[in-house]
Amino acid sequence: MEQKSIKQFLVLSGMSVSLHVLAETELLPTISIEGQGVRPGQIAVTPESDGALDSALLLKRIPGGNVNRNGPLTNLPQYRGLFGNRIGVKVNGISVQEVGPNSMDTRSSSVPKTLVKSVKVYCGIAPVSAGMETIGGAMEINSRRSEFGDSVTPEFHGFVNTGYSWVDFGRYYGGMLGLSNEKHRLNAGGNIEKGNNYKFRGKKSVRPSQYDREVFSVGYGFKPIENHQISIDYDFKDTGHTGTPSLPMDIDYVRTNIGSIGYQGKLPDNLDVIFKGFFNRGRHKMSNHLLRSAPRPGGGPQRFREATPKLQSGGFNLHFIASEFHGGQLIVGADGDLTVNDSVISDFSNPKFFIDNFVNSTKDRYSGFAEWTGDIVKHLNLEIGFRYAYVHMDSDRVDTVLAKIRPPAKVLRDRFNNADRSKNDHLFDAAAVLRYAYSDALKLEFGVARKTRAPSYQERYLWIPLEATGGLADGRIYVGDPSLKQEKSYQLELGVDWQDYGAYFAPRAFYRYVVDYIQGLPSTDQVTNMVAGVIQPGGPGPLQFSNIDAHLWGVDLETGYALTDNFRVDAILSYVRGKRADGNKDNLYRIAPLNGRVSLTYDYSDWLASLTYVAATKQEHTANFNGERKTSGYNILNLYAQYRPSFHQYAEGLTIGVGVDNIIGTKYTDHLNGINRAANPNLPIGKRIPNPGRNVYVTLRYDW
Ligand SMILES: [Cu+2]
Repeated sequence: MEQKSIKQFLVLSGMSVSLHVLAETELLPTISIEGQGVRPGQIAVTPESDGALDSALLLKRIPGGNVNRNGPLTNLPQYRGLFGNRIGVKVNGISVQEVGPNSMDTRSSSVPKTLVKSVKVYCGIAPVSAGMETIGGAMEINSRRSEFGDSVTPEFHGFVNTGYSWVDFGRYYGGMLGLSNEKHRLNAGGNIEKGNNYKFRGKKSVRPSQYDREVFSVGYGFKPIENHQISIDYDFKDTGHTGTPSLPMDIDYVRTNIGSIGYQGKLPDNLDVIFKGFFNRGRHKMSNHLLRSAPRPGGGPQRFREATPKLQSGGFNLHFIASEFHGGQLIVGADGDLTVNDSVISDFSNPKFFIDNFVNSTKDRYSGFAEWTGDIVKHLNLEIGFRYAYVHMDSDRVDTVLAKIRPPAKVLRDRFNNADRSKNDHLFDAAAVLRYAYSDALKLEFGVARKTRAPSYQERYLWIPLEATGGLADGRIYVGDPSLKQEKSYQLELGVDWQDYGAYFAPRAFYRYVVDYIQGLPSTDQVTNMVAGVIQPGGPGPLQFSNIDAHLWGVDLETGYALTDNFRVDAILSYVRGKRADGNKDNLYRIAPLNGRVSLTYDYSDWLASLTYVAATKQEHTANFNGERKTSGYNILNLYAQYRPSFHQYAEGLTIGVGVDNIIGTKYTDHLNGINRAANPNLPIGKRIPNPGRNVYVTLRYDW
């Protein structure tokens, strides 16, 4: 019970803006019902009270959390300097996969903000139960679904919401209808969101940064007998013309279907079972001339390109939870998924042109784990887990029209087709976290972990130098290497959690050494370099994914104080450094500078208001290997006010929000934003993309 109070505390303090709004506290029981367990340092934030478009941006409110922005709906999750597929992301319990080889449809942006129930991030060391390949951490995004009622009488509940933001003429409309009694629950919902290019200063806008997305979801849950429930869910997402100015192309469409069937049961002897089986399919088209003008490489004629990637994926999770096992809780489970990615590049102005970017690039993962959490002596809690995963990867043979006219391209193709592309990795993860309750007010944490990651299909099977890099967005072209080794990370974690006298202070420090960290290094292969000269004439030369050693360290903290019954102040601070560790001096790519935020919140009866100061220092510790640019620091102010009337029973459930982000209208740039790739008279190509300028927004929501 002691632990629960800590978590509630963190859950609340994790929301730097709206602190004790009812909806957030209501989330807490849901979290434990879902079998996530009660774990200190697991922060949940809710999407209320934010003018930002995308749910992934909520990560910026978590100590150590951040996002790599490549487009309005293309935000890659980052935690303490590691990002993209180094972060395990589960959406509604499913480890979803991306259709786009450049992560245009990032997993952390996959649920519209208004349909998000919670975004959870494991602070510090993620437990092995959080998933496979959680080398950099793990997060979970859960959508709003209906819940079972208490009686036979069906109850109708749900919500509708809408919002408008001025900086991009952005608007959304969405909601969910639920019908449930004690045995059945049904829900259907959806969301439409649309916006124009956002302005970063005055009338100057980032082009193309428009977006257009529709999602639709239905779900049904059934309790055939007491203590057993079955659920069936289907989610459809259709992203239309949406800009990704940091990538060489924009989204024409991404259409994904996710279906799942789940079972949750309580067996005798305090044994719980959770099962989920799912499929995840997607089709995508992107283009370099739909929302921008096609480039003229080397000053030559315009070069038109489209790509049509495809995703087929599916898998399962089966977890057994014994809540009274040797004085603690034991989770034993098996997880698996199979994923196939394809992509072909074409040119509408030249029907003969094609490059097989990926052909049946397969990554299959089968894994088992065991994790025990309990008190080993009074006040001393241990969480210890082991996970093994077998990863099999393969790719079919590739071809391109270039092989007919360019001998070096033929060499690359034949070399890849004759290479041993079938690869197996055995991943061993282990994590142990000790938590010591020195007193009711002071808790200490010490953790160690080994976490691993097999290479991505891009890192292994990108056979011809291109920018299909899982969203690195550094403007460089890359080639893969099928013989890459898995990454192995060894990390240490120290945490302190103090709360007393209406105040809290929770700093954490970490150190991590990654053996065989995968990053690009200048290609030394003559043939690759000759082909790169055709693909990117006059460019800085291709990089090849390679194994190096790296280390990262840093501190992050959250703190706060209740000044009076109605006023409180909360703050978070994040600092991380990442360097190459194998004797070569270089910084790691896309690491945020020191950054933080402080919020002053006023909460009185139906009203809530907050003023937030957000700041980052300049980043000069940039990577040399890909010519990463430095970024200057910034300070901005955001204001938010919310009204939840309680004067009448029909008014209850209404939430009206008004806010201004970046009040002063400062032109500022997050270091983690990608660089501009699209011609724009207001923003040179190669410059880092600025954040939105002043944004006034209103949101309206009604729950019943
Ligand atoms: Cu794409």
